[in-house]
Amino acid sequence: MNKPANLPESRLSQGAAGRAVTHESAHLHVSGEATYIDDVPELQGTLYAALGMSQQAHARILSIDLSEVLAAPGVVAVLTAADIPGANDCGPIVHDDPILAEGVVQYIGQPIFAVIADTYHAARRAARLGSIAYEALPAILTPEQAKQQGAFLFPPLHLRRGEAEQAIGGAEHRLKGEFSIGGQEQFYLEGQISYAMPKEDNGMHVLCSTQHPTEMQNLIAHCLNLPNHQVKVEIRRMGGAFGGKESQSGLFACVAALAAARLKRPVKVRLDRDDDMMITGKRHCFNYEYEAGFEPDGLIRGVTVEMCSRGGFSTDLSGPVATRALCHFDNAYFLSDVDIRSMAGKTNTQSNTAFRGFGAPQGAIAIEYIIDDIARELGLDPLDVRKRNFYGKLERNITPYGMTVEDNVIHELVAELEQTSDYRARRQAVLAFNQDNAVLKKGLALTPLKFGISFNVVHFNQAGALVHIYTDGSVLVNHGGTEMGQGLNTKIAQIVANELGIDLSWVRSTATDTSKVPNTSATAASSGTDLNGKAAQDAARQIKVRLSQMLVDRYGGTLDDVSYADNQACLHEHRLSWPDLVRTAYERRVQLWSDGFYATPKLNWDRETLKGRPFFYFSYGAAVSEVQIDSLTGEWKLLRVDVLHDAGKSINPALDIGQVEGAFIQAMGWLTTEELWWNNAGKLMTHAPSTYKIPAVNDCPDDFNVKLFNNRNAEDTIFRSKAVGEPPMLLAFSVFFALRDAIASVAQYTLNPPLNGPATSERILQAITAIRGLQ
Ligand code: MTE
Ligand code: LUZ
Ligand code: MOS
Repeated sequence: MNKPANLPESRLSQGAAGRAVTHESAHLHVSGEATYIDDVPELQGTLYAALGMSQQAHARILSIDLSEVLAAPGVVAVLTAADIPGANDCGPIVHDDPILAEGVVQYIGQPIFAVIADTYHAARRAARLGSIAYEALPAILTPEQAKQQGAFLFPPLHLRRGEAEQAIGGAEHRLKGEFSIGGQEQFYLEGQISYAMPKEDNGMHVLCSTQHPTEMQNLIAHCLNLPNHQVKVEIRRMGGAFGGKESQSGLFACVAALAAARLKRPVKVRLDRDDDMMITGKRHCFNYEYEAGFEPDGLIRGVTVEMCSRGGFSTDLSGPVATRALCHFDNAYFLSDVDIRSMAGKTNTQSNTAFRGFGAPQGAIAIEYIIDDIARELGLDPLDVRKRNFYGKLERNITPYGMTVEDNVIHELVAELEQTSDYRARRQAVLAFNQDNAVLKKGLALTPLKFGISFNVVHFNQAGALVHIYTDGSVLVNHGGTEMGQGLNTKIAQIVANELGIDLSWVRSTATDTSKVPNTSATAASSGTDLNGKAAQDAARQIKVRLSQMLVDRYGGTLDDVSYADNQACLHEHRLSWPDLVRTAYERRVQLWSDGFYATPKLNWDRETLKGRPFFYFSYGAAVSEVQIDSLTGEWKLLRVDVLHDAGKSINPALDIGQVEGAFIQAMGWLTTEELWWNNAGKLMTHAPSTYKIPAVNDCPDDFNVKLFNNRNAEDTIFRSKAVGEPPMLLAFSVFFALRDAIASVAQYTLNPPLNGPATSERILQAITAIRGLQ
């Protein structure tokens, strides 16, 4: 094998697509050598910005006195909305998101001014000295209040098929209820950060921890009144993002760029954790009201649901989130007669945004809750009610929004998991345990998932890439996607290596850069590999065609006769090693680099009627969780988890299993311990890890069995793989419903426990108390 110089042996020969290769930066992550933005050596003269924030949830700004701020030690400048030369706006879709508040403030934490100082701490200290006079305005603090007052961020979405009310009325059984599920802080380990460096002739170079460099470029250009070609945004990697850096990195990128342009000096904005949590939006919490009609065997005849989220003060991505919630209410179930309303309340709180799953977990948990209710009402095992309602393969296979489910594997997948997890025997064991134990109670649940893949805004489903082959045979790939820990760059390198028939060690992915691949979409909707992988493959294929033509010109035959494998190109009996091939091509003046492009086929979506094919395909999965609760304290433990998840024909099983495990634990945190709490004035009081509890190592189950389902994508995706970033979030429903099952045992499974998310120990105890009282 030919190996490029200076590569450690351990990174060689790991093969290309389909193999469990380690993350391209793993050795840097573990040694601390991976460069995040705050690790980049600072330029001489760098200044630091901190933000002065609103102390009122909703108020008119009467006056702003910043004299003390300006007089504070180390302060170089203070900027307000009046200092923005272009648009005071960082809204991704609707332009209702000021960079710095102007005239009114709309939540506690909203940035009003930026202090620029010569040290990070000087800026932060001075930011507290602003004196702002307010005239209080009425504030809406909860989605319930917003709904009551008809304060919505956009007209409520309404999707209807068949005659839900009639079907409910005609069914043998009926039930009705309401519940709520909380929001969630993204809690990326690397907080929001941007480092802006002014360049000659009004240029601006910004290092920004963002999932969406192109959006950052657009926003910076707008606020500085510059054409896009003057602004370059770059990101090598993020220390986590989880949707929180899809749109909401914008405010900080704009502040850094504004200050840098104004002062002609490099400016860094790095948020402190508390400020980050006070300023930025989170996952939308949802309230649900529902009604269902069903038959004695659990078959759902009709269902209506109204879902209202906490949108926050501005639109941000609440519209697409509400749409995705609406398109995931069905989860894995065929609902013949259904009426779904999805809306976002305008509240005087942080503007909620993307968070892994993007509304799908919030939509799907509603039908799971309803099915859980139905099962208990009928005295059936919830798994049997779930199976009774699964989408069929050839009939009962059209979603409420009119898309045919063509790739359904939920029956096989759940059957396999039911068997490998020993579900039925463990159900019996749990029942027996609960009969024998008065205080400790066990619960068990198996929940399925189906998740639609593609941005539900059709034109976002495109991507570009550049592949460069240098004369020594080494390959550099650049694409529009961003690396946030998910392993995108590893997969893209594998794809290019696989396509060129060379070892992975020949290929390297580089930082995302708006001056290389332009007009990119956010790395979001789990589609990073699907989109950028296909674009990179397209680029590699174009180069291969040129190389093949060169060989055909020399040796005869057709392009199809040329093959690329094992670091060689073969045409009949002729073999050229990769370096020889590349050198020959260069000498013959064959272009050794190419761009590539991809647009997802088959998509159509009518935003008015909410009908069409918003998704290219679906991913599937299921999980079984077993918990034990202490019915006197509400404390609980996750005893065992079994997961079977569909990643299609996995490009990298190690990374995919990592994504499944990570999503499971992250969603378990959402549903159990992570509680956002605002006081009566609308101030978020849980703005640090001291009061906001994310899962830790000890919260992982000792017995955690995660397997990938043996499958290949029915659609022509990159090497028949499936997106894996977000779908496994829904697997943690099994924890929530196992807890509800354990609680229900206290009343011999005759009552539906009123359990809201997050199911904290306190809430578990409340639910137990409630059903004990009803018995
Ligand atoms: N994994 C890590 N380690 N860190 C992250 O920030 N974000 C998730 C998911 N997995 C995230 C992650 C989210 S919200 C999405 S949309 C996808 O990764 C995006 O990357 P992909 O499209 O390449 O899967
Ligand atoms: N739609 C979607 C979106 O399905 N996922 C996303 O992350 C997204 N982001 C912005 C706009 N639409
Ligand atoms: Mo992920 S919520 O689509 O960034």
